[in-house]
Amino acid sequence: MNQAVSNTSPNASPQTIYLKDYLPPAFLVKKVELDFRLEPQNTVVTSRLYLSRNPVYPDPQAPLELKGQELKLLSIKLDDQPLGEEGYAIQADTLKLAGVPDNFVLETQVEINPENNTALEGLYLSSGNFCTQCEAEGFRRITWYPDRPDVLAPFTTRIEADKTQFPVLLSNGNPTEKGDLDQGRHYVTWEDPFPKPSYLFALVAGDLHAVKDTFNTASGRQVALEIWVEKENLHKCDHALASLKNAMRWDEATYGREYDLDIYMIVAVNDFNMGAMENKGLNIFNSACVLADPKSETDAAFHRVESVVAHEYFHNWSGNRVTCRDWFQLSLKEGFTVFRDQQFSADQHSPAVERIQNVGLLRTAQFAEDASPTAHPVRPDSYIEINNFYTLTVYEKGSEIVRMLSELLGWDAFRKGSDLYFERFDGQAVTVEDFVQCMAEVSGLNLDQFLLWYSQAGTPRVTAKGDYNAAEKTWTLTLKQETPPTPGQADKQPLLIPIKMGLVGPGGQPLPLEVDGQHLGVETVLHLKEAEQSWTFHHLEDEPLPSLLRGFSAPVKLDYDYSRQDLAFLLQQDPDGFNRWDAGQRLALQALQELVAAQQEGRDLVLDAELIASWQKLLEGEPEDPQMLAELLQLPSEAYIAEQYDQVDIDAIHTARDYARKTLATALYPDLLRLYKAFNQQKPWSADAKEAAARRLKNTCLSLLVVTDTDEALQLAEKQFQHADNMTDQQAALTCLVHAQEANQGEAALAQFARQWAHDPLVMDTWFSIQVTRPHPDALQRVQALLEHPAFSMKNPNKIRAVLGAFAGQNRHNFHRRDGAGYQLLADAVIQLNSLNPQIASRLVLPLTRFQKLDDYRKDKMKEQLERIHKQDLSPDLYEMVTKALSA
Ligand code: B3K
Ligand code: ZN
Repeated sequence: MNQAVSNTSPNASPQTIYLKDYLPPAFLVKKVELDFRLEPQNTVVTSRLYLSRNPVYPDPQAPLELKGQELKLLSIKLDDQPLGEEGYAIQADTLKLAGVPDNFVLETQVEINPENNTALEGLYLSSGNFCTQCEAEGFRRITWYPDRPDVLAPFTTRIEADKTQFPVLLSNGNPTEKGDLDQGRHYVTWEDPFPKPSYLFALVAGDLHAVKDTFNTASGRQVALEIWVEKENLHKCDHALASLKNAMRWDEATYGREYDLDIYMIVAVNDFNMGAMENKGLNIFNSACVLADPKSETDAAFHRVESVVAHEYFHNWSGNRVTCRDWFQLSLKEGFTVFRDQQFSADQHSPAVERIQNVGLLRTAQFAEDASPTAHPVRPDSYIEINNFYTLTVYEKGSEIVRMLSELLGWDAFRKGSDLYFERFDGQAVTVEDFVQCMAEVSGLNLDQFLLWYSQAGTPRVTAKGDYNAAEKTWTLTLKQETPPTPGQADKQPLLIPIKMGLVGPGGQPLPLEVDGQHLGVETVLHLKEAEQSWTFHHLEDEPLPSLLRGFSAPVKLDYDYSRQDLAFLLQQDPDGFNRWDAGQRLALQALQELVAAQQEGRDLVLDAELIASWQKLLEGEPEDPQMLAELLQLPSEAYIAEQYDQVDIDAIHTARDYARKTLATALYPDLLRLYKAFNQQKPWSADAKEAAARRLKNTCLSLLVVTDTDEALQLAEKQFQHADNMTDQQAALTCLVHAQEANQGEAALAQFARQWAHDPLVMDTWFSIQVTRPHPDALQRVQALLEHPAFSMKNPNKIRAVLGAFAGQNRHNFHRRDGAGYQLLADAVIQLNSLNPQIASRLVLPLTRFQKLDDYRKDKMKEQLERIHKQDLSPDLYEMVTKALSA
């Protein structure tokens, strides 16, 4: 009997892992048998691993090495022979067995404490139910194992627990046996025939209830679908279930991918570090990404549920059937799966609006990451803590890379490449090269240069210039590309960048494109490969207006010297929906930057008349596409405005945007009011896309109307708040009241809302966020007060995101208060979370690592807080982020 508890504590000197050091595993696992005796404080896990030497491993004498964390080892047996302490060695998180046979069975028994597990990694309790999170390296907190994605094995899992407390016992695969035991206990055995890496293991046990349905696959198999939730949430499952069925059908039709097991389960838990997890046959979801009811969830939440359900489902092929060789390849599954879920959403809704929203996130948050001390390639070269690399770069930029491949190849060839990839690598753990190679093979394209997108960090800047030759009737486009240096990568190579484009004539008509005698239709994809390259378009009677980077065909910053008139014209006329919106954003940015400059130079603020006139035009008559109009009526966020500068003037940006919104709202008041009334149909809620679009436009108008502070507008908001039959309208109205200058009605509405929704933790998250994002100067005090609120908990990631995440991310000028109190507040929370939940701490610290563009005063204040965090005994997660930031 051995009582050793494997390495746990934060932090024995953190080790850096390098991609270049990759070696295949020394041992393979042919089969895993797990047995869980579940108890909140002392669960006993017995594991039998059927091991064999990997013939391709270079050293045929290599010892077996297993990973483990926070495990109390009770016993260890090799081929059923107990091993004494001399038979193995445990150092930090590694258990080593030397001189083992080529084939053997290793049995270990360990004790773990799920109740104490506040990191929410491994096996833990959420609202009294057992659940697991194993990606990336959580399985080692459950049992000793070669916990790496290139070790795949079939799992058999027997779960035993108290029957009254834990009537439902779930794991991956199909249930094969169940029965009652003595002392009120019971058990269920699950078998997963598909070999999988340990990160896809899952277990759930608790007092849960299911909404059930079935799905018939294209080949005629019937799959049982089950969504498991706490009883009070049973009425919130319909939308997730419908989304799942849509996603299953879509993947069959679009990618020819069918589901493989007989059962597909989703479980909702309240305490979860991220959105959801694609465990084989048993997805575990943050309740915020699965529960949806119109009374308590907004249209945006419905959309999120649909897309996350689809994303996790799509992983069954892109991630589970074909997985990653090592964690450096994370984007192989995440980038591809994000691309697939974006395609799915585009097919369910408006493709242009979907694209606008995805690009909005990429351009504000991913571009900022790419310009920060934590910038990294889509496939990083090294890491200390892999959980730090579940980033916008790996996910969103990774998805853009796959999208570019689909643009370069065209859909038919791309689909062939995807088929080849799934067929060739089914059941294997592979690399980014394997994926790109399939795309090269089916298309005949040379994608060697393209691979640089995976290894080169930073956002490329493409500068475009047009030159019209009236005598020759030609127009020459010259594109230059440059990628700025990022930490550890000073020199950058030119990339292969697909630039989708068209030319617009004076009447808005698309012009035929002719280059080198080739007729390219009215839209083409230019392949920019060199640092500088030109194309000459022929037979152009008048100087054309270029519409470049349509649909945002590459994740780059594109500069072209458009005049305000050009932008106003493109905003109305560009045949590409995305580029219409983008022209509007460029026009607004010019106006906002002018307001920032005016403040810095002590001039009066005057909003560009071209912008006001353009918006006026958008509002004329009956809107053709209300959802698109709602997008066009959004000014660039403060974060995106900040992206345009090398040195950011926080307060001037806030004032500029605020002033622009007020001026626009005042100038356009009658039209906004007319539209609000036209779209505020007093009909009962419906999920219909048209109705959702009407709600979005109406609420966009309302939020503009209330910034004018008229009694009329505030009364409209108050009325909507009191009479709304759905959360979209209720929340929009509440936000208007709380964010308005006059706060009186806001306080009463908040109190009423809290009374109405105190029982629903997801709605209370909204209640928190609305308050901490108030633009008022007392926002910070509000945050401090809410941290003490009984509904707030530092142990619940959703609450941390709702209060601290929303404040730091969406209330920029208050977070960046000059006295540094915002930074201090965040640092206090980070320090507290360092020991409670390292993953969440490491996310929360991010805003404190973004000081590069701040003024020196704020920069110092921020660094002071980082230094303070650095002095703590840090988890590897925080250690990596904070040291990177401080050494930038
Ligand atoms: N694969 C998971 C994310 C796991 C995060 C681990 N820190 C969810 C997803 O991307 O689908
Ligand atoms: Zn994913």
